[in-house]
Formats: sequence, C-alpha cells, structure tokens
Amino acid sequence: MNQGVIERYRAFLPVSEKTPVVSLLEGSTPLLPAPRLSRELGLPEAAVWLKLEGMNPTGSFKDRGMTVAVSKALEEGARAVVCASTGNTAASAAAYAARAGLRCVVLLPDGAVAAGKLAQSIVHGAEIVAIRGNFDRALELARQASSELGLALVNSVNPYRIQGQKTGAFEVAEALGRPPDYQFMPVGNAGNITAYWAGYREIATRHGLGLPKMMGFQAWGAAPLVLGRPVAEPKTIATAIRIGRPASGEQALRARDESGGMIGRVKDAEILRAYRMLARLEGVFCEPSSAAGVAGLASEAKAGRFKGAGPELRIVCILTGHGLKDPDTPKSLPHKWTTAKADFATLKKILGRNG
Ligand code: AN7
Repeated sequence: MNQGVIERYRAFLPVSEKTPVVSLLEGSTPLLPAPRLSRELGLPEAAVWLKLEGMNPTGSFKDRGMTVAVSKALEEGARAVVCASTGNTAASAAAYAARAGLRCVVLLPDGAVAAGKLAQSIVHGAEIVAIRGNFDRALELARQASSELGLALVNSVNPYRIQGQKTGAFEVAEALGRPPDYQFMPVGNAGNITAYWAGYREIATRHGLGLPKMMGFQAWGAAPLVLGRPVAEPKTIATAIRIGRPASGEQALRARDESGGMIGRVKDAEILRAYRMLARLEGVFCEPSSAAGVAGLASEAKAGRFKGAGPELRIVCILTGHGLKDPDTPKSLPHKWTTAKADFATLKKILGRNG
C-alpha cells in the first residue's frame, strides 16, 4: 500500500510524532523499463528505466518535498506559505496548503507557465501573483516576502523540500535492487539533483552500495551551470527549467564532481525529439522539461559513452512531470489530423491517404 513519503521513510526524515503529516499519498511512483527506447539508442534492452514522477498526486516530483515542507510549516505554526515557481512548485504548494488549511501565495513569471499548472494553482485556491519578470526575479521576491512578511518559504531552498525529495533515490535503488550506474535528469533550480545525490549518498553509507554518475541537463538557452555564469534572460520551450540563476547551483556542481557525472545542455529541438520518442516508443507522456534528461541520454549514447556496455548496465531517467501539465506543446508537433464530413466514404478516403 502507498503510505506517502513521510510514513514510508519516516526514519530518514526530519519529522517526529508531533509533526502533523500533510500528505496526498505521494511517492511510490513506477520505475518503468524502456526496452524500445533502449534499442533505439543502441543500448542493451534492459538498460533504460523511467521514473514516472508525473504519477505523483499533483503530477510532478515536487510533491515528495512539499509533503515534508508543508507538514513542518504547520508544525512550526505557519499560517501561510509562499513560493516562486515556473508552475509545478506552485501547483504542489497550492494543493498541500489547501489540505493543511494554510494560505498559499504563488509568484509566477507572467505568461511563462504551462496551462495545466496554472489551472492547478487556480483550482486549489492559491493567491496568484503574475510577476512581470522571470523566475529568478520571482524567487528574490518570494524570499523577501518570507523574511519580511513571515510567510513560510516552500521553494527548494527550504531544506525540508530536499529531505522529502531525496526519497526518489531510495525508491529507485529499491526497485532496481541497487543504485543505477547513471541517472539522467533535467536541471532547473537544481533542487532535485541535489536531493537525489543526498539520497544516493545516504544509501551508500547505510548499505555500502555504489553511487550513480549524476547526469544533469539544462536547456540550451537556460544553461547557467554549463556556462559558469547566470543567464539574465533564459529562453527555452521547456518553461519549467527556464531558470537563469539556480538557487542550488553549487550543490549541483558538487553532485556532478563527486559522482564523476556531468551537467550538459540540450537544444529545444533535441528536447522535443526526446519528448516524442518517449511518447511514441514507450507510451509515456511527460512534460517537455522532463524530456531534457532523455535528450541528454540520447546525446551521450550517440557520442559513444556506453559503447561495449553489458546487459547489467542500468540507466535511470527521472521524468519529473506529467505531459498533461502542458497541453499546448503537442500541437506544435507534426501529427495526423483531419476534420471531416460525417460520412463513411470521406473517412475511407482519409484513411487510405494516411496509410
Ligand atoms: C517538470 O516549479 O523550478 O532542478 O518552480 O517542474 O529541482 O528545479 C520546477 C522545476 C524539472 C527542475 N522538471 O527541477 C518550479 C520549478 C520539471 C520541473 C524541474 C522542474 P529543479
């Protein structure tokens, strides 16, 4: 039975019996083998596995950290929470705050949040402030609202968020029976790669198991960690990771260096190609940002990184958010669509033409 992240991993989280647990039964997400994708990339059939974080209650990985952050905010007497967000953090904060009976304020970059995520913030009753500026500016304002107005900040700079999110690593290692050799994932504000690395290090300490190479990917036009400097005006179709000044950038670089991994960047066209591959080869619909990690995997496979790998190679891709979050991007892909007169002769003609 899915108990939610706090009950399942209570011993490894900063909670006590006094903590009021605010949970939507997040976590326990599937780790799906991807044999057709593996073959397409020239890898052994059992190599690639997909962690479907879009199966969390609000459709993204953020719920793992949010259950801990909101529970602790409640325990510490907060009346309101605040976050800046490219959409998913806001959706998660809004839902958990609703369940806790807390006020929720979300600062969103105006015009740069996918439709499904906006819908979630609205329906859960968050107070939405659309900032005429980007995510990085919104995060500055959220920090200020927290320090000067006393709202509890639930961005991933809140250490409780990282503690909750590290449980993703526990689940991956349990499902595979060991940590993977490589983990590919998107990087935006860099909280998630920080959290997974913390989780894998804990497992290594507890069980004496090995560590994966952490392979993080940013979008080409929003790649401050690759360039080694902030990006003032980040640009990418992957709006979730349109971030120019990652709050946990230092920790991401540490994860890269300590694990012998890399932080790379992928073009929007590569992201869309990976997004389509996942959907058409494996039946998995993730949001464009989630596909950035898979685009990175495709690029590394093509460059020969896994040449000569045996059947024991294990690569995990973290698919951070559900495809339904962003219902507009698919319309820009080539697809077969005909609006037709309602008769069979017309239908037959269309199907003949398509075939
Ligand atoms: C689907 O919601 O930053 O590197 O404000 O929504 O931990 O930031 C979202 C980030 C990857 C990057 N995939 O994770 C926010 C926000 C999806 C995301 C990331 C995000 P981090």
